[in-house]
Amino acid sequence: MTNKYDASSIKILEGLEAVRVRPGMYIGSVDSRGLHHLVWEILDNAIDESLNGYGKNISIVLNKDGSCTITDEGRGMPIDMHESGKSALEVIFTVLHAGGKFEEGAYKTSGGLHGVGASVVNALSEWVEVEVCKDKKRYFIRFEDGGKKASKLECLGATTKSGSRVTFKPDKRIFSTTEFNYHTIETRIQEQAFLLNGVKLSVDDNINDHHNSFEYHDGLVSFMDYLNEDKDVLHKTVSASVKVNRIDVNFAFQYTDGYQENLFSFTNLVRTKDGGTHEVGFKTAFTKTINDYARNHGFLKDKDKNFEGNDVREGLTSIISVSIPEDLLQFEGQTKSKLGTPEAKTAVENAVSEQLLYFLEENKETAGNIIKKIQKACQAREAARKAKEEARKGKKNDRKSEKILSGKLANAQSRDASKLELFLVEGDSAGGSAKQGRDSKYQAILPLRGKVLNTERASMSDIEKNEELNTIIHAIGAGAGANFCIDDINYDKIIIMTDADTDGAHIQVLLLTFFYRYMREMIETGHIYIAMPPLYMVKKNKEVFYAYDDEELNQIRGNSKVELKRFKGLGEMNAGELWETTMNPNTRTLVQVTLEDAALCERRVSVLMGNKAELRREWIDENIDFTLEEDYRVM
Ligand code: TSJ
Repeated sequence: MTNKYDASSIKILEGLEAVRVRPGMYIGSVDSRGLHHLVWEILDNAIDESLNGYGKNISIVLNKDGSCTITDEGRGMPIDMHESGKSALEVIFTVLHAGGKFEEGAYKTSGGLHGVGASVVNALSEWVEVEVCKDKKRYFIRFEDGGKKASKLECLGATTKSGSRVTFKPDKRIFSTTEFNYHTIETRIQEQAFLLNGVKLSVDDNINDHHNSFEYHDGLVSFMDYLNEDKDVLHKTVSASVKVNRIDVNFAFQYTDGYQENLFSFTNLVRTKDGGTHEVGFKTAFTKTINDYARNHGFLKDKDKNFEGNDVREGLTSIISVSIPEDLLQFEGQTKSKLGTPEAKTAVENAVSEQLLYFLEENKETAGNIIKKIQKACQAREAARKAKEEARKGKKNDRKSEKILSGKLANAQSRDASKLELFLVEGDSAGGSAKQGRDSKYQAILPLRGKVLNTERASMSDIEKNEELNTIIHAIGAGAGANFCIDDINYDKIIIMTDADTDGAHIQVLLLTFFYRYMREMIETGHIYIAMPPLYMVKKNKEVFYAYDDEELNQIRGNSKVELKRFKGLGEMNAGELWETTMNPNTRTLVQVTLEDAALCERRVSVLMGNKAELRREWIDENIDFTLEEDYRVM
């Protein structure tokens, strides 16, 4: 059997087989993140269709059997036959498009490239079913076992609808987890809906019975309300939509009374987390326009220096969403998430300068308040700089900081920062055990006494006055806030080690808030970890086991009679136990802190750590189950 059809179908299987052999090249990873990547690949295609003007409803359903269905109301994917004997639909699902998204040099663009990713999803699924409604007919095709055709493209009858529907069941042999997360999907579609005026996106989780849908008509304003919900703001959101040459610029901004700068940028609906030319244009517009206005209206005198960009953007939340035609699109950086298109800088700069100047001129009182706020930021920065300079001259502060450190920090012997770990330990007694139990060559211990300052509402000078945080900043040695420089960090891993109880969780949250606000790059580059101390020690036939949760405990226990000890805190472990269970790099478990979704994270941090207690209570009510602790009797 050597006819053409067979030969080419073998080649196709080889193509999809490549995806199964190295899934990471195509979807980044095979964990939960990679799993959800399958959803985004399919969803992006449905969104493209609606962006082209076809269909206003897109639905995602998580089915009871673990599969996921995505449906749109567009034109329906093409089903026409090619000379090869294959339908266009089959080609979309079985031919690998050139270049995986995660391969060097390749990236995906929204708009135009229909069906990109569908074959990857097919390759990594137990089965895929596709339904297309088109020209008054309903068509169906099924693939199994990593993309092998399991049915011919059939016509199932007549319909009045039009659209595409794809159902896929992720392959358990590929993914470490195949459970979709409702909240991950909900957050993603809400963020997409903000950027897609008038498109309704819904998610129905039929396993856990969660349902929601999102549709916005003033997307960026709603997005801003969502981001700043719990903050006090200085004015109504300013937003505009401007086309400059061939680039669509949409932006919104709003000053809050806080100290944080928050900038979210998107290119063709995809988040550009590393910024790029559109962000540069935005920042340039703000710095220039505000300085010009301040000079023209007497806020800055001839002798005064200009405000710096950081001062101008203190407390500013902004969103930039640009749409760029494919031929102008350019990305940079390892993950291709930094926009390189030079035209985007000019387009955004022009659009923002014009609207911002107009806003300032039309709202003189607000403009005055904003500039007063910027003046304060500028003064605080100057004062901090002077203090630092004087400290350096006199070396006074250095001795003080050395004293702070020498009392508390047990440093490591090695000077090789790439191998060093800093443990931030709750309480002096656990700190003592950690100091005894550690590998002193590479592990440094900093015990934290008492509560850590909540930095959500603190300014840089509050932080410098706070002993615990100041000690952490000095120990890490790379500054904080605008002065933070990741190249100077003294440790490769910062490991937060607290008791496994609510106080411990609180300390974790306070420390993470601090890192998020003042050393975000540490989180983004994966330097922050949480230690996982065990909850139980189990002695079974004289052998000692440690269990990190109840499920593990029950597994170890089985039906045998065991001796059980519940660790109420780190302090109950001796130095040897602490080393073996929590600190020894060969046996411990660490959780790496990541920033999956910056907008969500931003809201979570401000809702949970900010000053609006009702929002916090609401969130806790909705998300936390308080259960009575089971009381284990020590046998
Ligand atoms: F990912 C995917 F390919 F599996 C997928 C594609 C999944 C889902 C849920 C929807 C889609 C999709 C593709 N929806 N709509 C389309 N549209 C087309 O493929 C299409 C239709 C008509 C024409 C045309 O020129 O007539 C062109 C295209 C690209």
